[in-house]
Amino acid sequence: MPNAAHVSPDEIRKGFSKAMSDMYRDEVPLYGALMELVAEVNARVLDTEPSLAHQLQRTGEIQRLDRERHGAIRLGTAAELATINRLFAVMGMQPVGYYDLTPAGVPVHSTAFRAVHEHALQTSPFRVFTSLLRLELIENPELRAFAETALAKRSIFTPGALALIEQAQNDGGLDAEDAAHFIREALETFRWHHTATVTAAQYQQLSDQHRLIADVVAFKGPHINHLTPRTLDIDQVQAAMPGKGITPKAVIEGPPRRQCPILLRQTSFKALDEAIAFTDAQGSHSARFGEIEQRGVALTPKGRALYDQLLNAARDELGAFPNEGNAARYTQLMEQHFQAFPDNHTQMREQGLAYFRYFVTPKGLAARGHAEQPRTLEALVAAGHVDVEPLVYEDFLPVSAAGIFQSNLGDAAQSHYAAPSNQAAFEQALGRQTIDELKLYAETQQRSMDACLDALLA
Ligand code: OOG
Ligand code: NI
Repeated sequence: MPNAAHVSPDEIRKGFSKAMSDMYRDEVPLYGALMELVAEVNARVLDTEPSLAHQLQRTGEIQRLDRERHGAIRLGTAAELATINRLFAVMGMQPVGYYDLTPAGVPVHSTAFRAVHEHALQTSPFRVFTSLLRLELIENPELRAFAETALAKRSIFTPGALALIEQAQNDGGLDAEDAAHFIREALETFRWHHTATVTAAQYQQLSDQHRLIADVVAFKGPHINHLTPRTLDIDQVQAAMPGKGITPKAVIEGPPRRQCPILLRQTSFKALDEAIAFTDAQGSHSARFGEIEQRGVALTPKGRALYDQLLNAARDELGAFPNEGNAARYTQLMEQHFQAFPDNHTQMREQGLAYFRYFVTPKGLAARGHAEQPRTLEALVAAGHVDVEPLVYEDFLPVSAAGIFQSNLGDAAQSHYAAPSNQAAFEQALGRQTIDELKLYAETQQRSMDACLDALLA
């Protein structure tokens, strides 16, 4: 049972996210430069767009903005996924969503570990996009057997981390000292290794099958491969990157630029090759990259269907994978197709395209108990007694994620897999079901509606 001496899982996650960021900054100097650029742009945007600043103040996002990060790891076995699920649970993170990337030529399926309640997200919105390699997609049976053997031999968690996971599960939590110890031990799983567990030739064979397979199988652990800050204006950061010696990918993934951002826009830049000692020779490997993202309103199933439809239409018309050569045309096609998506919050709300949060206004509080106080939520909104703000999207997008994977693996890594998606196998490996993200947004929206009615009409 949890007891008073236990640190809240949200505080452990906050501490872990900070420790991860410090480790990554030490390991990847460009990350520090990117963080500075994002902080500059965010400060400028808040200065020049008072209405956005007001909105973020209302929702509380302004306080979490500068510690908002997501990372990504790639795992090799079902057992690794099951244990990472238990490790993240100690920090109040649960698997949300199922993403199948095989249709896009990346042999993994994934989930995102994150906090699920708006209060917990407020303390720390740290998320980790976690992929599991689909070894069954390695066609060559000897190579598949080799990969399986190599993965079976490794242990990606420290004995200390395993013991503390067990203890947290049995006792219902960790006290402050154990929590600090847990953070140190858990961090080891995500560390970069300069040595590989295979020979240079074995690495090459794995890499020839797919660069991602080599990245998972040839190393001791699932190094964190990027850590992404949240910007309030991704186009400004993208434009300023070359001035800081950073070359971004040609195309920003996700929806086009809009007045009212929806879902998620992302861009990334390639990391340099890093020296690796194979068991028999020196060589190099590149896995770690940089990424930034801009988050917008979460869409309802209806809004998401419209997003997918417009994105697919633009891509079909482009007739190719977006790249440097067709980037300008892609942007133009996206803007053109997305004209069909209303670009103001009132219309999005009226048409049921997005989720929102409802907040009592001072005017509403002042009118409390008066005979003329409106009696329904819609009437309260119309009278200015309740304000409506967009509910931010906390998740990922499969087409965007595939684009990020591809641009960092190189176009040559594009493969074609006919395998069907397999959520059941993923969840079996995970040891539980993934949570439907749409349900979480609907619940947060409903809680905010109920709170307004309680405060004004109860
Ligand atoms: C994960 C790529 C996906 C995102 O933000 O969509 C991702 C990976 O490369 O392991 O991080
Ligand atoms: Ni990412």
